[in-house]
Amino acid sequence: MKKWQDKEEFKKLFTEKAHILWEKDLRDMTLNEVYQTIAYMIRDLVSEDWIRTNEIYAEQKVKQVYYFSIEFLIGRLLESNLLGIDMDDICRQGLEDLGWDLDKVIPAERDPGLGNGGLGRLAACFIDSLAALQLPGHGNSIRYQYGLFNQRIVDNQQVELPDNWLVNGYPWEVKKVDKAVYVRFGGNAYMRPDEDGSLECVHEKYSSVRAVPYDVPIIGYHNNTVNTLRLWRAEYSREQLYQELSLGDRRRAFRYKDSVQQISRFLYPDDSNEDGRRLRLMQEYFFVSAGLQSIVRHYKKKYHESIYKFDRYVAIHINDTHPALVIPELMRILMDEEGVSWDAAWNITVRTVAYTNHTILPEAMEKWSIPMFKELLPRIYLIVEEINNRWLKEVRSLYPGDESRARDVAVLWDGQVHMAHLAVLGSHSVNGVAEIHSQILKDSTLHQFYTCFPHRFSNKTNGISHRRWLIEANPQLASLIDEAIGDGWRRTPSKLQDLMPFADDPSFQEQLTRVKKERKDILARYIRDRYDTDVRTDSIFDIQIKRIHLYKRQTLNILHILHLYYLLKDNPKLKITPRTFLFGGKAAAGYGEAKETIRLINVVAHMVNSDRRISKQMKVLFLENYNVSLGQLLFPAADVSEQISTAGKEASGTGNMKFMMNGAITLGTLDGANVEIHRKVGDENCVIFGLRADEVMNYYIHGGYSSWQMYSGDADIRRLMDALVDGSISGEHFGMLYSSFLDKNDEYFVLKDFKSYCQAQQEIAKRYGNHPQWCHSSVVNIAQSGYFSSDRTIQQYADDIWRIKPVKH
Ligand code: NBY
Repeated sequence: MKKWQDKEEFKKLFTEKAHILWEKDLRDMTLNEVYQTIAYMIRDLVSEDWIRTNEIYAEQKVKQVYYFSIEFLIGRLLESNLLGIDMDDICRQGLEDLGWDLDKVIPAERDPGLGNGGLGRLAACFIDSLAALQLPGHGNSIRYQYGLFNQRIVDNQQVELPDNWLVNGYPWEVKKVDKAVYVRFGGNAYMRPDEDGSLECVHEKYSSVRAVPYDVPIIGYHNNTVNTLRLWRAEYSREQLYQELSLGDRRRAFRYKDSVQQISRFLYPDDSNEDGRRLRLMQEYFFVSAGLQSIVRHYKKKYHESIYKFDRYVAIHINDTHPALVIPELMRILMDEEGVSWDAAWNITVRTVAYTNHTILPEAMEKWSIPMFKELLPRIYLIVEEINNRWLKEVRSLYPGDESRARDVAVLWDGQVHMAHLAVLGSHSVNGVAEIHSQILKDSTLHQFYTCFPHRFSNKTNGISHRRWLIEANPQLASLIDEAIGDGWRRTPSKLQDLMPFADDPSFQEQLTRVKKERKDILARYIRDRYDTDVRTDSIFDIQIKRIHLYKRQTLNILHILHLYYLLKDNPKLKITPRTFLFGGKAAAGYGEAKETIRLINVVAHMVNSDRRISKQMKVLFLENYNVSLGQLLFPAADVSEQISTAGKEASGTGNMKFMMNGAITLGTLDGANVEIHRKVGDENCVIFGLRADEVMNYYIHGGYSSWQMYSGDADIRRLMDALVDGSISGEHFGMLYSSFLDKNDEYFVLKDFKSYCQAQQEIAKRYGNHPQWCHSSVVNIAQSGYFSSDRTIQQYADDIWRIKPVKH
């Protein structure tokens, strides 16, 4: 790896680069220009390694994995890349001499909003770990021109603004025009006999879309590996446009041009009820087909191996079902373009593809209407139909007369394509993202598939990049850990365990308290600057940051806050442990209850904060536009991590791990990875409450829960519910939430778990009052968090699913 020798060399190179890029005096440069200049300098340093990494993979003909995900929520790259190549100090010093502060330059980079939430962020942590472990693995996705909307709060309500993140240019990407491929949509497809009588497919009258890759280097941590995140952009094909024009139909030609440019224009929000999903299906096929074509092309050109050995050299992972069209698309390429038979193609495909499921919520399971699917992807539909026919024939011969079983496993049923069923059928591996979630998949969601293919199922508990979420986000804590146990944990996060002996060390506890205070101060300053509000840093920082969803129960949190407010109102002498409640998260634009939850939080926040007496004991804030960068500010400052989803609903959660790694105490249900966090730290070091998943399940199956009964039997709950609709909360009404709790019988057991949650909050206050005990818990959480590094997760995927090995160089 090339390096800057010292700050003098940095300054010289910076000056040269800046002049070429901006043609102006250094003193006139904007922070954005400074950031971009450093980004291009980093690219200069790594470019040889980037080329070399790919050469070595090809020369040694190693097996490579391609992680297909419709989202990669990578966050800012300047700081993580500087840390990765170990050039942060020299850069900081050089900049200082030139009159800039690196900490002011870093925020000039915009967060690429190429994801909604956990699923997209997981993909980003995974490619970070692949490079850190020197594993040959790359990302494949879409280069959305607009990311997920920017969120503003106006009059207590969420307003969505477009996120035009590319406006000032993106220095990390490299456009590779020579690697463009074409993706076909529409037209007619049918089978006809060829010369020797076997069937061949004809696909005609389709329209072609040009897919152009933009590559982003994924830089390994203190090693020479540079992998690739390949993002595809849709462009119209000139030939296609001229062809349409030559047919004399200008309107049609322009419609073509327009619709093509739409494909990579917007990231879809996490909103299962939206219409106009045709474009989403086009996005899915677009990046799947483009990615696969470029993989097959590269395999043939560089590996010189038979196409029948494809699965020995290539693993393809699909992150949820959005890329599940990989299965029929690989079949198409193998059969139509490589002349492979159906049976051989199916074997290769299944051996190549592996699938991760991220949800069991029935409304979030992807399905497509057959007529739309057929019209848009006629060739792919023929293949899916054949997959389904062969599969159902097998199922019906095994279980004659059992149509309910056929329905449970069909790919095509009731006029719809069931993507999860396609994904399980076409993969050799299916995994959930936390132990409890993987168990639920086997026991219920995919039970019939589990009985057919038990060996395919496994668990891979999620993880997070400890580089971004500890080393980068919390350098103060990172150096404290170095002082105590050395810096070996930075490469080997399981070594965080070595902190265990320090849990009751008074001097370590004192240092940790100082670090936490410093991080709370930093956050308090941000809140002061942005919201003109003071928060007490001696209060408990209790934080819930994640997408707003009914099942995640931000409502439970805010109802408890309202309850505390009433207690303080009713009893002016009451003293509680001072608290700062912080919320952050976006609601899908079309999700009414989620948007109403945001409004409720903001209205309650104003009511609480503007009460002079009560706001001395508690403050509530909704922080706008929660994203990766804001997360890097929030996780380090947290005392309490709110992980309060209805048990059985949150597949894993990953924010829970980010809080834990930064020393916060989990206040949570036994859901997702909370179960494993609880097992690692024990009852003494986290606070668990509420129904268990099996209890929730029992209520669903056998009934027996009535939220109206809770309402009539409990005065506190009655008061809270009434307040939602009687105007007593600042004259505002929350009918949709009231309805979801009472008329719709509280699908997510908010009222049922309310009492238990209040007790858990009291337990938190009690433990916080015992400072040495609290510090002890904080240390144990940090020490046990090494397991939740995505390095561990990726090692398991590499060993058990992909069968790939590190490549040292
Ligand atoms: O994936 C999340 C799970 O809810 C969380 O428990 C888990 O930790 C995380 C990583 O495994 N799922 C998630 O983030 N899903 C989405 O973002 C998403 C995006 C788009 C759509 C559905 C879900 N969609 O239908 O368009």
